[in-house]
Amino acid sequence: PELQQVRRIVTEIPGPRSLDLANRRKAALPAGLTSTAEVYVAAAGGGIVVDVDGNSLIDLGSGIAVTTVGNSAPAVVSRASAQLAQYTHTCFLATPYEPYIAVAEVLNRITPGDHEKRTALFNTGAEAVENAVKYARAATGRPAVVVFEHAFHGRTLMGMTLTAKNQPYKHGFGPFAPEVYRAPMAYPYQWPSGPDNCADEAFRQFAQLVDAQIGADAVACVVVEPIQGEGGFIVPADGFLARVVDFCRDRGIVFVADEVQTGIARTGAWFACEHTGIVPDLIVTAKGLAGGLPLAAVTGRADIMDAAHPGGIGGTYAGNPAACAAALGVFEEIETGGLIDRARAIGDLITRELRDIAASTDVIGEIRGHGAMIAIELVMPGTREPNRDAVAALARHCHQNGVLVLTAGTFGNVLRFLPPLTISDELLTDAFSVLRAGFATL
Ligand code: PLZ
Repeated sequence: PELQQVRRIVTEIPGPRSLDLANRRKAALPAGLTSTAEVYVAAAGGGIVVDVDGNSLIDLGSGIAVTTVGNSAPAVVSRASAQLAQYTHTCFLATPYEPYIAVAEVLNRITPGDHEKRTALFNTGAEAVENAVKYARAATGRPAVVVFEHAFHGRTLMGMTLTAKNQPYKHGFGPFAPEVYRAPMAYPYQWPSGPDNCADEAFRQFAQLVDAQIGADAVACVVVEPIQGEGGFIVPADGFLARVVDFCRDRGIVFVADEVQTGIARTGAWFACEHTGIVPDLIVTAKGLAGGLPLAAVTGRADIMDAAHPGGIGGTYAGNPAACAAALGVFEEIETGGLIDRARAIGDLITRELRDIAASTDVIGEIRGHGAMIAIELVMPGTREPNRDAVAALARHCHQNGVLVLTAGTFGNVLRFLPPLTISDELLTDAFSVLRAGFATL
């Protein structure tokens, strides 16, 4: 049954049933696992999450950019259910099946570039990033990986090594994987000498790191998010990524785009790389790919992907058939629902609302992003100093008033908006009226 698309608060948030579950959780789960908003879910669909106390909350997070086509979207549910009824698992390494190939064919077709491509499937974003590094090393015979400040690439050993931020991702979990080097990100708003110098200076520092410090012939790959997600929706300065791509091509370095958060229609294009016209050698997807079922992919140049030896790549669950069927449902929902255009329209609406709010507060430093991936960076008035307290207060206000938002940023001072693309304008407008009231309480 369709959930009524309206925000409705019937208890305190969290309500009594959520609090009961929080108590059970405390006794059964370890402390290292935390949740942004401890409201326990009963149902979700469209732009609404209903909790166990009967509150209807507006979803501006999509389970961290996963339920892009909406929670329990019809084509996802029907295709995954039908698949489950036929067979749940055989292991692609043991006895293969068609849905895996069908997902690979679509990804090969819709990813940037018309070169010959291959796709391998995995379970999570981190696992796919790890495998992109394995492909790059196998293809180049080189060890080093270059990543950027503010990057997030996962929580596995290689994933957290590639990730920039110590707390909470790396603290106490070392030693980390060797041969990982970090360059500054071309982050216009926080660039010390100002946004106009950002692309040039960041590129020069990146090039120096590779040529003078590591040695280009030791670098297997550069891994970068075309818009940094957890780092705070940082859109690299114009021209920066294109220069990095050219530099890599010139030196035989594999350019890997981590589109785990940005990919699959989120930003108003199939992939965020399309906004700058860059064509990655390898592109990593996950999150939105299968509407919430665990599925991830590495898609890229056939010669690079074929460089790993037979049997060198795999995993028990990688490319699970129900997850593959769900991904085919996601592609169907995006195409039949015109959701790429919808992402652009959502971006326009959110940006309009935020500009309007920004006119009456002095803590919004920047509004940035693309499509349905928009954030605000909050600062101390009159400066560019991070204002983490304001973000925490606003997030709390939103949660208590039935709007699910997420935070981000190396300094925790970014509020990000990642609604499902099936959310209505009415819900979005209502959600931003709640946020506006939150600013009035600061
Ligand atoms: N690459 C760009 O955004 C996951 C992290 C949630 P997994 N981002 C959400 C958390 O706190 O762990 C992400 C990403 C980018 C890789 C990943 C990792 O994807 O599916 O969580 O492993």
